Amino acid sequence: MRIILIGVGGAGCRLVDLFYAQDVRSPIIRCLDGIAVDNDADALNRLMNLPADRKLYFQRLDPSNPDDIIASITIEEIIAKLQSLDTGDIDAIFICGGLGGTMAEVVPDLVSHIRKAMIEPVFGLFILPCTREGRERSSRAADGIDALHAALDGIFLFDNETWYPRLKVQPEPARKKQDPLKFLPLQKQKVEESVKDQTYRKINDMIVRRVGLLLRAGEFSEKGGMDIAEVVLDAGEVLNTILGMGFITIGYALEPVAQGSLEMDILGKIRPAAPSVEESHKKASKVVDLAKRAIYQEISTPCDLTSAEKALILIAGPSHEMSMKGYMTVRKWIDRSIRGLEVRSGDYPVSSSHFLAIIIVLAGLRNIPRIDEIRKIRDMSENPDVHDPGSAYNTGTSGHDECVGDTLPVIPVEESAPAGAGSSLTDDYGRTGGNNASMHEKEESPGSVSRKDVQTGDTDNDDFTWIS
Ligand SMILES: Nc1nc2c(ncn2[C@@H]2O[C@H](COP(=O)(O)OP(=O)(O)OP(=O)(O)O)[C@@H](O)[C@H]2O)c(=O)[nH]1
Ligand SMILES: [Mg+2]
Repeated sequence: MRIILIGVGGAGCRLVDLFYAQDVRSPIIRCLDGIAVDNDADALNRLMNLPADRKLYFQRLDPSNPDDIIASITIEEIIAKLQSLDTGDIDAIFICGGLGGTMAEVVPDLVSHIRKAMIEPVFGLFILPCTREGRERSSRAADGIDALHAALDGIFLFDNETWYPRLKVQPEPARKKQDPLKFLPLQKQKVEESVKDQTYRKINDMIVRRVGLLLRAGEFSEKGGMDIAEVVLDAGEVLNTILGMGFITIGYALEPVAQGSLEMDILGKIRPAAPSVEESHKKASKVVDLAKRAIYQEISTPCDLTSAEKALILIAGPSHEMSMKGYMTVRKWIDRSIRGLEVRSGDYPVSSSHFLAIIIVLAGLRNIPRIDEIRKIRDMSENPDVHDPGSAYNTGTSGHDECVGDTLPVIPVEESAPAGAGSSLTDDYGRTGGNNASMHEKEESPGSVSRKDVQTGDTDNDDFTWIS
């Protein structure tokens, strides 16, 4: 899938910068371009990867008046830049930003201009603020959610409240006080990054990793270097899942594959032998476990699985690790659990990868507890007499508090375990092709996704490159 990204404000620009870096690093596939739009010159200057001509700086006309944001942005300049980057074969435009910040307010206006000038669908990739950042942030985020839901063709949501405590870096122990007379040479002075910035970097990395993998799935290289997928999920399939679907979340989990299995794969080709029953069983269970983790523990924003209208499942990694039985079990589970009828699925074989990963996209979600929570906070700010259920972890101050939440309230997790995995075993080495967008008859089955504060899947360790 080929896209143009527009980053607005601090969070959005940092995300686009990371996406750009990931794309440039990939020697095989280039699938995106992007621009960063901000009224903060320092923040733009700190972006290390985007070329200077991709950074659009709009100075605040009156810093003492925060309402001047829209007036100070020349949208025509952004549109002209976008058109100059449009190569004619892009599939969509993605706007990235942080809800609760001031720059997100520009987005509805920007989207209506883009729609007049370009034909591609416009999606959003937005971050929900932590509750601890204060009521003002949450209230602004709630207004932003409502405005963006109406303006965009779909919004991917990532929740800082869920991810910040999980990925929070430990502050370094205080260093011994240095002799103030001993100055380091200027080039040796390292700019100290705050805990908040380092944690944001980890969250951004997590976001870019999973969305980047989804974008690349259907692309192939003329230079070669990739295996052929059994069931290709091309840009059309991804778009059909997310277009007009409102709120969207992405679950993602991965696991290292056993060392040496690459060599075993080559040996297996020379001396083919049927895999043992235990081996097939283990591989199927691994795929199912990964899917459960992706939905229950590693989802971008906790949500109710049963309230999804559409879903998309992508399994990626070395093809000898992809169990068809596991894959079909997961597909059936998701198919039965969501309220809608459309489940798409595909594979992305990368023989050089040392990881097996699964991505599950849930679109058209009606029930996302964090959105209700944020809207409630706004309603309470407007009507302070109402009891505040979030007051236990609300500092009450506005704006720029450091996120420090380590103790998230745990919503009990109701896992509707996928049926079939680990039960009777069937042939695991015949891959079926089939229609990647087939729709199945639905059966009733309860399932829900909740926020869990269990620390799983050390995301620090998933530093693999899918395409190398
Ligand atoms: N995950 C993540 N979240 C961020 C990051 N930066 C900011 N946020 C979140 O996004 C919200 C909006 O912040 P910004 O994007 O910096 O806001 P802005 O649009 O630049 O507006 P200002 O507040 O006026 O600077 C914050 O309240 C944070 O919750 C980041 O780099 N990563
Ligand atoms: Mg800013």
